[in-house]
Amino acid sequence: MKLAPSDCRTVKTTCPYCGVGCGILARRNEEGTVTISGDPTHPANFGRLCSKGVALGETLDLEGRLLTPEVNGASATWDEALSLVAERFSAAVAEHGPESVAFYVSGQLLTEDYYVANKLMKGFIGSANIDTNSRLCMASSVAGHRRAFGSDTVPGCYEDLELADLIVLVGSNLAWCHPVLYQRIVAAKAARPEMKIVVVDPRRTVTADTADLHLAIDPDGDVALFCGLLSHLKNAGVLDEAYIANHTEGLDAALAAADIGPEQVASQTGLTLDEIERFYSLFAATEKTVTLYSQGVNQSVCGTDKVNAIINCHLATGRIGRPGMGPFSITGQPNAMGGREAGGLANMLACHMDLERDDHRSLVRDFWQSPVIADRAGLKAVELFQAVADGRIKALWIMATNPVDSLPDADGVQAAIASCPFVVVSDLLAETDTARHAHVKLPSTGWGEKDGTVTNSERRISRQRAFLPAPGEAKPDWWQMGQVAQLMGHHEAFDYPDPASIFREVAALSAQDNAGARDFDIGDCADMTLHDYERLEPFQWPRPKDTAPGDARFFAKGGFFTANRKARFVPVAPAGREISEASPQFRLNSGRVRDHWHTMTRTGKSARLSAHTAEPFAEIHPDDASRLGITEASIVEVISGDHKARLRALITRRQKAGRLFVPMHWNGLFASAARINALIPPVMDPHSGQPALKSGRVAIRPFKVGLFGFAVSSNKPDPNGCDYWALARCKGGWRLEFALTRTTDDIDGFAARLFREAAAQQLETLAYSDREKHDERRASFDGSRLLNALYLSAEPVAVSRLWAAEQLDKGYDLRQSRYRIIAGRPLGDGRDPGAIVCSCFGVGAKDIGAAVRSGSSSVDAIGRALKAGTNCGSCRSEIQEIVDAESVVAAE
Ligand SMILES: Nc1nc2c(c(=O)[nH]1)N[C@H]1C(S)=C(S)[C@@H](COP(=O)(O)OP(=O)(O)OC[C@H]3O[C@@H](n4cnc5c(=O)[nH]c(N)nc54)[C@H](O)[C@@H]3O)O[C@H]1N2
Ligand SMILES: Nc1nc2c(c(=O)[nH]1)N[C@H]1C(S)=C(S)[C@@H](COP(=O)(O)OP(=O)(O)OC[C@H]3O[C@@H](n4cnc5c(=O)[nH]c(N)nc54)[C@H](O)[C@@H]3O)O[C@H]1N2
Ligand code: SF4
Ligand SMILES: [Mo]
Repeated sequence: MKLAPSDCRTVKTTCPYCGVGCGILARRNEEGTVTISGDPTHPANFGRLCSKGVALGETLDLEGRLLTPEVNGASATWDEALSLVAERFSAAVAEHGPESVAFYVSGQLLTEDYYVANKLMKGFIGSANIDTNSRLCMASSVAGHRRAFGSDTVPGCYEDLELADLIVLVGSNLAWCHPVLYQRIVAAKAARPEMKIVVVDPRRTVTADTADLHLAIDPDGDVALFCGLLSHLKNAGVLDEAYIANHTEGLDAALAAADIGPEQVASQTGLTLDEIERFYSLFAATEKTVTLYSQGVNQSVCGTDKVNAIINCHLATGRIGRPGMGPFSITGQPNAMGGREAGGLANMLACHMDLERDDHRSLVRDFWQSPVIADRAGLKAVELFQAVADGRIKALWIMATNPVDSLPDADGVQAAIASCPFVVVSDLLAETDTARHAHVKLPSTGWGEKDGTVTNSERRISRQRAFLPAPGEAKPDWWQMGQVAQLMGHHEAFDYPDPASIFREVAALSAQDNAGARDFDIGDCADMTLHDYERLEPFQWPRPKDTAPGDARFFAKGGFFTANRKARFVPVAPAGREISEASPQFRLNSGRVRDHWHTMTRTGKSARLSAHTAEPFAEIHPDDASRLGITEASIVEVISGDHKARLRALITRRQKAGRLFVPMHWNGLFASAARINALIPPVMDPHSGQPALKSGRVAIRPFKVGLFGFAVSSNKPDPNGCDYWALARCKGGWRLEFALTRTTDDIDGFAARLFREAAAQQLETLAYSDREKHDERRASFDGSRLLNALYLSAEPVAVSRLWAAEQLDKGYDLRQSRYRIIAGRPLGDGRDPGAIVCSCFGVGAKDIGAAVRSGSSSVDAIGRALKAGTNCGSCRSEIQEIVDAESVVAAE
């Protein structure tokens, strides 16, 4: 069915992935497809998008969507489902008190959703048991900001990254996780090559490849590094005495705590004296310095101390709030900042007000006209699920997050949720590892279908706008919460007709009795009409009423949000080394890959994005691998207590010996045993409650495989019965990696089970077998089209994955050509692009290598020859790597 031309408008919206918050132009086409491009007028990206943003159109199909409410697995009406939710929450509160219920929400909610959830829990149910996945993400930054500034304020702007002469990236893989911001830095450095970049990361990431200095720090050595830096800055005489005297307090205690010399820093960080000296001198000599940090800082037992160790160095040099300088916590999720503004954390109130302050509590309560107001912090994420496990929580509502995969002790969390008397899950999908355990599932509208606002890492509020109709009976999250609140008896306070009315209320509360006393003030939006809200352009807060836009930055002239308006130096001391190098265990680091998002519920739908990394892996150093008998592309077992993960070995010198890196993304629907959080214990930072997700302790051993397999199939294969498997989307269907501990003689029976869906069809099957080598191949054709192909071998299967996957989409009229499938490689004209590097144009490593060898010797030249790297640019560092490697080969 063709769409009417009037439905084919271009809508300005904001990307639903990372905290860069790029502006997007989305256009529905007459055939129903969606065209996505960067919004050239948006100040976050000026038209740029990364590979995930570019591929958004591929994640919007309705496959797997939850389209009606469900109660105990059966479809229900909204009335039935919502009444049950209200009834069960009210009953739990009446019987066991307000602390017996909880909400667990997400930085992927819109500010309006977040605000309603928080208002209901803190003001009307009367408990602060609402926490968010931002606890896993930003809590240490929030705690560090509040300790130093008295408020959770990000002082700087993105522009500072372009104006800086030195950028220090600490625990941030910016090239993959915030690609557009990274591209802005790369462009600034190209224009001003004297700009320096230092990367502090135990792994040699793609981000580290382009740095002037990579400090491969020992895990959690950051506090020692920045304490040593503070001492160095003092000794080098570069402290800003005037700023310190006028705007701060507590420097002496901080200096006393940080009193360590370079030798101690070296022993606590594993860095050489030369590396430390280079970094310290550069920092001391460069006024325009931005220190940008992310999960390598936050997700740690000493995350908050890391944040304050960094902030101390900026306060001491007065490098804060001025162009090109400042500490910069880069946020992960699209609305991590908005969630903090709405008060989504269990220890915050709405609009950056404090739960501990009587005056703030009564202000909010009066404003809400609420019957109660929570007066003590609620349970933080990890504790919250512990309370679910031990039966204290009787009713739980999970919204826009997948804790069964993303929290530490993930199997414990799964068991806790399964044992909870009443669980509600609001999600886009019918089946997630979490939704499986819900008594009530509520279908939410997703990106492109919902309206509201998000705040990016530089405090810029932008609109997300709907451009698609809500599918089935899906409804916005704010509506669901508002309805339940009304059914619980709070009609007037939750009678919101639209998101604009909620946004106005946020704005009004932010301005209430404020007059500069609090950082977050968007009072200018309090009287906004629906029409204004529709047209709202991206803006940075603060935006108080009747005041001309002021400085976009905070704290250049002090004005902190503490009682005496001075910043506090926080005395932090390095904790010393906790593990001996002789430990038989590996330190388990975890994080992200370029083209997947979190638990893959959205990016897993895109063939283009899945091509970059199609399988979960463990990065391991070559020395460790050879010591343990782990060979390239074999399967390894990573073990912690009773928990095991099975992953593909990726042997690389990017990793140091004694350490592993495993991506966080693979959930139970895409791989047999790759939920890495099942192996990570629920150890937390004592100040922020943020779990130390980058520091598991594991053993690793080879997984004995009898038969390795690879398959492509137009229908989803059924890998049940395989001892290891990982599924990924590909153009035209699915690709499957698998392994069996034992060989099998009944290959055809195995194939029939694997391709169950195709088994009923009349197919023509070609076969090849070499019994001795256990080399078996099958390819089945439906008419002229390849329906599935199966490759088995005693060794890891050496078949070009991408080429095989591409064949699903092609016609095979000539019988001869069908044997190519069995051969597993292109013949003659067939091209094998190698592992995909550029997702936008599907260009692989082999293509790029070949182009370098025929004379394209720079990233730009590769772009001219193959288009690779010329769209979103996310892969430019990887292209550079191939260019460098080929150039070395050429020189040898
Ligand atoms: N492609 C992609 N992009 C994303 C996301 C995604 O899922 N996929 N998620 C978004 C979200 S929510 C977030 S929070 C951000 C996260 O963005 P990042 O924080 O940049 O990403 P991570 O890969 O989690 O971790 C960053 C680095 O910390 C390093 N690290 C580990 N331990 C230490 C340590 O002790 N010290 C130091 N200095 N470094 C250490 C790791 O080796 C890793 O390279 O990304 C956002 N962007
Ligand atoms: N080991 C390890 N674990 C980690 C991390 C790590 O680095 N290492 N990082 C942590 C961090 S920083 C983060 S942010 C978390 C992320 O972890 P999660 O938040 O658990 O991951 P997502 O896959 O983003 O889950 C979002 C869910 O919400 C659904 N959804 C999407 N849009 C909407 C919507 O509009 N409404 C509703 N109701 N649902 C929606 C999706 O289908 C999906 O099921 O993971 C954390 N876990
Ligand atoms: S950098 Fe990429 S993922 Fe992040 S907001 Fe921009 S387009 Fe989206
Ligand atoms: Mo995050």
